[in-house]
Amino acid sequence: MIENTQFDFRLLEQSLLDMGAWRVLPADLSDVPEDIRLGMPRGISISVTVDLNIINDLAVGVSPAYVDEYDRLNRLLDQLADRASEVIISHGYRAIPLSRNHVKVEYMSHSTILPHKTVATRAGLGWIGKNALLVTADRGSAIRLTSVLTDAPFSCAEPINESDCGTCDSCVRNCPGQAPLGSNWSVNMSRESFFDVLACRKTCVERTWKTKPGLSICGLCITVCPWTQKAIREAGLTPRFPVPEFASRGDIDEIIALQRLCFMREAERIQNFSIAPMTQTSEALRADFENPRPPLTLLKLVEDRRIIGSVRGFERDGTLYIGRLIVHPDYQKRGYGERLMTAIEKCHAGARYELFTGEKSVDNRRFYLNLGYREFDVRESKDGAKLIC
Ligand code: B12
Ligand code: SF4
Ligand code: SF4
Repeated sequence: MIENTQFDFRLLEQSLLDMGAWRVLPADLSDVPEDIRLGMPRGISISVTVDLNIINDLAVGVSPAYVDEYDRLNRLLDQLADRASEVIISHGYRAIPLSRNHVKVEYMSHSTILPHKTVATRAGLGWIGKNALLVTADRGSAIRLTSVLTDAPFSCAEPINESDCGTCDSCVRNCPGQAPLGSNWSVNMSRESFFDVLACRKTCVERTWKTKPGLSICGLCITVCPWTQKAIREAGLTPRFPVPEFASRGDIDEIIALQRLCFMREAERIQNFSIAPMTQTSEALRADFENPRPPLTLLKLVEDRRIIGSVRGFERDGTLYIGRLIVHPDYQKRGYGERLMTAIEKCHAGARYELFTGEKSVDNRRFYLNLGYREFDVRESKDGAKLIC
């Protein structure tokens, strides 16, 4: 990719890879205004990878491990940029590392004069996603960046000027702050035309508050991006998003509406629309939820900022009675039912687990058998239907 006579880019690249860089790419900055690039014609985009285990766990929230990784990578990035500049200067060229102490962040507009992402697109590393982050085909957005400006002579890769997000809008649907607005980026678009930076910053602060007050990190849009998910799978990890959570009182109306939707097919099949899951009211579930004896464990699964799955259960005399496992029809066949079952079992580890399903619900019976449940009884419900326990 690089051909030069006076400056050996490959040697520099190798020394930075040895220090822990992921990609070291030359960038032609000629289409960036000259004052912004401080008169330097070229740049170097240096990236490091973020641990995919930690990125996968962002589905749960910002962890202390992510905060530590964030600090570690920031230090590494500064060292890499400083080292690259020293090497270039030692060859007689000019170099300015865009490490943290050389870059002023304008806190009103949340911007710098020359963002690392600009240098990275010029270096052909990736495109700006709807999440306003640099997205790469190999690691999604699970990378961090730094840059060096220089006049050292080396040839550069093709820049990337268009988004490759296509019709995907996973970050748009899942950002808790609704910061990505939905348009695809192209090179001359302002950040504000497709991204609400203040909404993002506010949500970042909220999501970091309990872990590290004062920091604003979040990164859920990194985790939900299919390019990152692909990297997570290729690393042999099981994607964690979406993660079952405890439901609260305010979720009950939504869970009851989802329950009716999910049991509609069963009601139609048996031509009985009075089955308990179809007639249960929010008030009845709220009463169960608030009744401390025995306490109800009510779990929910949230994707696209709405509840798309739920399960509940209560424990009595060492047995957890599990019921109303539901997954929105549009989200089925993704392993979400199993994820909810595993979660509720973990909430009551050590208990015996019991549930029932309709005798004619062949798919459900197969599903529970596959999870390790054994059929041990046939009972009759109030409306005469046969239930397998
Ligand atoms: C200010 C800032 C923030 C602000 C604003 C975020 C933003 N998107 O601008 C806040 C506090 C909200 C924030 C949050 C986060 N940040 Co931040 N942040 C920065 C910082 C310091 C400056 C960014 C900046 O100047 N923005 C100004 C706007 C105008 O530019 P931009 O959006 O960066 O990019 C535009 C240009 O690059 C332009 N462009 C692209 N190619 C070209 C080519 C040409 C010729 C031209 C003219 C323009 C152009 O297109 C983009 C969109 O318009 C950078 C570090 C740095 N020095 O670059 C990190 C940085 C962007 N943040 C980063 C990260 C990881 C995060 C968080 C995930 C927090 C975290 N660490 O967990 C969240 C994610 C938010 C999000 N979805 O964007 C990483 C991004 C890595 C990546 N894969 O892209 C960076 C690069 C830090 C780093 N060293 O790695 N951040
Ligand atoms: S960092 Fe969090 S708040 Fe900001 S865009 Fe990504 S998901 Fe939304
Ligand atoms: S989640 Fe989809 S839309 Fe968002 S950055 Fe990734 S590919 Fe683009």
